[in-house]
Amino acid sequence: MIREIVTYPNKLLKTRSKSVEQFDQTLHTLLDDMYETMINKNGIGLAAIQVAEPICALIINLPDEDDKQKKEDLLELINPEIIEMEGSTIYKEGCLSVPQYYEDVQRAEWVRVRYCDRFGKQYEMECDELLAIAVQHEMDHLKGELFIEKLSYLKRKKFEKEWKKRLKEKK
Ligand code: QAP
Ligand code: CO
Repeated sequence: MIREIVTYPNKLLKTRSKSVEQFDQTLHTLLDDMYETMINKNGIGLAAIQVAEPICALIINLPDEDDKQKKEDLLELINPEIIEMEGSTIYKEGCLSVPQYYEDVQRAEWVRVRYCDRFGKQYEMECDELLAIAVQHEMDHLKGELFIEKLSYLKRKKFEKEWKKRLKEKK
């Protein structure tokens, strides 16, 4: 089922998500719905809070070399923790909760993340390139943070101005 995406400036997006304790059907249904919702909106990553569920669950589905987004490449990260990070990189990010807005954000270039799959089995994964950025972006959602909060003061001002104008025009 496609769920509604919570968009800025909804306060829900500031929620600190809670750890998942039950790896049950409710979680599996949520993850399936998140995937359907993300694909429907042409996204590559989604955190549970973006569909109003304040739990530490996120999905990432990056396109491959042929620019194909394959379901077999879907990553589901439950209770993720970054246990190592290195380097620095800048990428023009977007977010389904901040539609039609993209801006450069600085993040670690490489991260090692520990997480559980939907059954509660624990894994570790090393991430670089776009995956490292996506993991950090989605994990920020679990802390109640959006990428626009990482912008410089001036870029943030510019964003607020643009967004207010947009809301007024009811776009
Ligand atoms: C997070 O972002 C991310 O504004 C996922 O109109 C960001 O899926 C991962 C989207 C940067 C890696 C690098 C945004 C779709 C999708 C929009 C998304 C829009 C339609 C964003
Ligand atoms: Co986002």
